[in-house]
Parts: sequence; structure tokens; C-alpha cells
Amino acid sequence: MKTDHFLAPDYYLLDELLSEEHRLVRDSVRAWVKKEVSPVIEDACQKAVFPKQLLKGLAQVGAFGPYIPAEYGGGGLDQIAYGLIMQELERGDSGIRSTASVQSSLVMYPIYTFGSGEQKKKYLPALASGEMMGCFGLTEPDFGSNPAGMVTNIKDKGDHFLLNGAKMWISNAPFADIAVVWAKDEQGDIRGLVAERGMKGFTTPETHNKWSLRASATGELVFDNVKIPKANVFPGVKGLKGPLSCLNSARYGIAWGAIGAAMDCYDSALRYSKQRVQFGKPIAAFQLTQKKLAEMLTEITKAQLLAWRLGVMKNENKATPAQISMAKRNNVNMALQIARDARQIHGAMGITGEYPIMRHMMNLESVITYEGTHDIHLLITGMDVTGENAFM
Ligand code: TGC
Ligand code: FAD
Repeated sequence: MKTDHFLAPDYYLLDELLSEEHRLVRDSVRAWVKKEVSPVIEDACQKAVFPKQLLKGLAQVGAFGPYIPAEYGGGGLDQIAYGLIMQELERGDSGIRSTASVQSSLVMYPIYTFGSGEQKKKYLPALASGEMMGCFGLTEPDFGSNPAGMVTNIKDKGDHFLLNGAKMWISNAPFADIAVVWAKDEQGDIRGLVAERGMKGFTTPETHNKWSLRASATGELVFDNVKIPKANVFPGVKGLKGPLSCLNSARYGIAWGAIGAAMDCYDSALRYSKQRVQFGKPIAAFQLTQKKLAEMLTEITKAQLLAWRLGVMKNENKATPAQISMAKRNNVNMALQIARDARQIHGAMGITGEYPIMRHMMNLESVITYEGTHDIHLLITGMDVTGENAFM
């Protein structure tokens, strides 16, 4: 079994900006990833299976609902702690971070923010303990970047709604116990509801043949006249701002998570460059290798500062959706470029499962697409700075 030698870069002494609690949380998740994720992740990806045995541990390290109040089973932590958890999980694998960010930001967050008292009591503690797993259905086959066009719908039948439609590309769908689903009501308003596995007419076919996020289970949500009790509909929100506010939280987590993947690639490339000898010296001695490594560390450091500052603003309820878009876009792109350069430093070895590089690189191709594509986030920033809406 391979040993995980990961050492996190901290060139600008960012640890000094963290509280003792932040460091404690970060270090415990880092240790858990080394012990439980690193030994199994390569094999899980090669075989394209979700390592379900990690769910219990994810719950134990507090990865499910870190910022949800303790009275609902959450960690009661702040946004920086949440970000650090996402960073460490994605250092292990983007798919593992995906599972945790969906559960926390796309399932627990909407139930906590928009749900009734009964919904919170029924679902949140079970989701925090990992006894219940959730998924989030927004994207449809014909509506990805433009979720406002969704055709999944609910019709009022007196004591229940009838749900029809289909969602696609849904992380955790194949094994989730519940799905937070966004659908249009008869007035055309987007409503959020909880569909439960076992409801008649609700199926979750798995999506196969992915080259990316292979250790994450992806599937569809298919609704064929599913009876949804009225008690399962969120009373607290109507309109696209409902699902988009969940995305703010998940995108924020991804801005941190991507740093984890980048750090892993950089760390592996640095170690490899000192060991690999060509032309009689370590490849680390060549200027072109140094350029790659120096630029990687510069970009990681800038991304760390962006994420940390965004976390501070999020703790103060000051972070805007456009600021979150900027960080998600920059940090995921940064990680993808670093993965590509790290792959070059590893030469042919970089394409093998001996090193984590190719796995991170392929995963990041999903991360740069989901939660808003690279270009959609650019247009969100563009709209924010110009006041002109390029989506209309
Ligand atoms: P627009 O007319 O601009 O806005 C509609 C309403 O929403 C409000 N709003 C927001 N509210 C909260 N947070 C945000 N980020 C918001 N952005 C907009 C807005 O104020 C308005 O409110 P109101 O009260 O006036 O009704 O909407 P639009 O239809 O023009 O769309 C804008 C656009 C393109 C930016 C948006 O649709 C978008 O972000 N598209 C990208 C879709 C996306 O990110 N999908 C992600 C699916 S989930 C996923 O990928 C999970 S991956 C999970 C994993 O494995 O980690
Ligand atoms: P499209 O919207 O068809 O975009 C295709 C291309 O056109 C992109 O390059 C895009 O940037 C560009 N484009 C679109 N509109 C514009 C425009 N106005 N201007 C310029 N360019 C534009 N969704 C969920 O709801 N829940 C999940 O759990 C979930 N998990 C996912 C897991 C994986 C592995 C993947 C790959 C996706 C997941 N998604 C999930 C879906 C994801 O959010 C969408 O793939 C994403 O929003 C993009 O939608 P699309 O794939 O339909 O691309």
C-alpha cells in the first residue's frame, strides 16, 4: 500500500490567520484523509465505484453540515472551518468533497434555511450523522446553465402534489435516501421539495462511463407521477433564488476545495522533481521545472488568500454571489492548470495511478463545469462590474 507523504504548502504563513479551532478541524480532517481516503481512492477511481465505506468517517470528522447549528446535529462551526474541511477532502479527491458539499450545502442548507420546523427535525440530525444521505436536483437534460427554463413540475392535488419530470447529472443520486428537488408549480414559480427514496414512481438510474469524478456516484432523478405530501414542500422560498442561494454555499466550498487538489498536485510534483534525475541532475535543478513549481506555488498562495478573505466576508454575511463566483472560477481554473503542469513534471509517470495527478486533473474537468461553468461565472462577474446582463 502506498504511503501518503503529503505536506501542505503555506508560503505566506496563512496558518497565522487561522484560529486554534480552525487548525484543529483542518488537521483532523487531513489526518483522516491520509488514513482512510488515500489508501483506497486510486482503486475506487480505477474501478469507478463510490467508496461507500467512507460515509461513516465523513460524518465523524464533521464533514456533513459543519456550519449547521449543533441543535440540528451540525458542527456549529464558521465558514472558514467549512472551507478548510472542503480543502482537505478535495486534497484526497474531488468526488469525496462532492459528496460532502452536496450533503452540507445543497441538502442540509436548504432544509435548514427554507424548511419547516418538522422538516428540520426530521431530516437534519439524520443527515449530519450520515445515517441519511441526500442529493440535489436542479439540472435537467435540456436546462443546465439555464435552470430557470426547467420543465420538472408539481401539480396541486389537494392533500399532495404530483411531481413529474427528470433531473440529470445528480451527484449522490444512486444511493441517496432523499433528494432536494426544484420544480415549477402551476403558477410557474420554482419550488423546493424533498422526495424520498421508495416513493412510488421515483427512480435514480446511475450514469456510467465517466472519465471524471469516477469515485463519485452520479445519476438521474426520474419522477413519474410521484405523490409528494404537502409537508415535504419548503414553505420558506419561491423562485430561482432558492436553488441559487444553495449554490452560493457550495461554490464557496469548491473555491476552498480546489486549493486542496492543487496542493496535492504541487506537493507531488515538488517531491518527484527532487527525486527524478535526468542529464545527471534532479529535474528540480532545471530552470523550466523551477518556473513551473514557482508559478504553481504563487497561484496556490493567491487562491488561499482569496478563499480566506471570502470566508471572513462570509462569516460577516458580506460575501456577494458575484464575489463567490470569482473565487470558484479562479480557484478551480488555477487547480486545473496546476494539475496539467504537475503532470508534465511527472513525465510518463504522471499518467499512471502511482501519482494522484491525472485523477485530480480529470476530476477538475467536472469541477470547472458543475456549480456553474467557468464561462457562466465570468459572465456573472461581467454583469456585476458592468451592470449589463449577458444572459438575456
Ligand atoms: P436571474 O434573473 O439573474 O435571477 C433570478 C433570481 O435569483 C436571484 N439570484 C440569486 N440569489 C441567490 N444567489 C445567487 N447566486 C443568485 N443569482 C441570482 C436573483 O436576484 C433573482 O431574484 P428575484 O428575487 O429577482 O427573483 O436568473 P437567470 O435565470 O438570468 O440566471 C442567472 C444565472 C445564469 C447566473 C444562473 O442561472 C446560474 O447560476 N446558472 C448556473 C447553473 C448552475 O450553477 N447549476 C448548478 C447545478 S447544481 C450542481 O452543479 C451541483 S454539483 C455538486 C457537487 O458534486 O459538488
Ligand atoms: P450547458 O449549459 O449546455 O453549457 C454548455 C457550454 O455552453 C458550456 O461551456 C457553457 O459555459 C456554455 N454556455 C451556456 N450558456 C452560455 C451563455 N449564456 N454564454 C456563454 N456560454 C454559455 N447538477 C445538479 O443539479 N446537481 C448535481 O448534484 C450535479 N452534479 C454534477 C456532477 C457532475 C459530475 C457533473 C459533470 C455535473 C453535475 N451537475 C449537477 C450538473 C452541472 O451543474 C451542469 O453540468 C452545469 O451547470 C452545466 O450545464 P450543462 O452541462 O447542461 O452545460
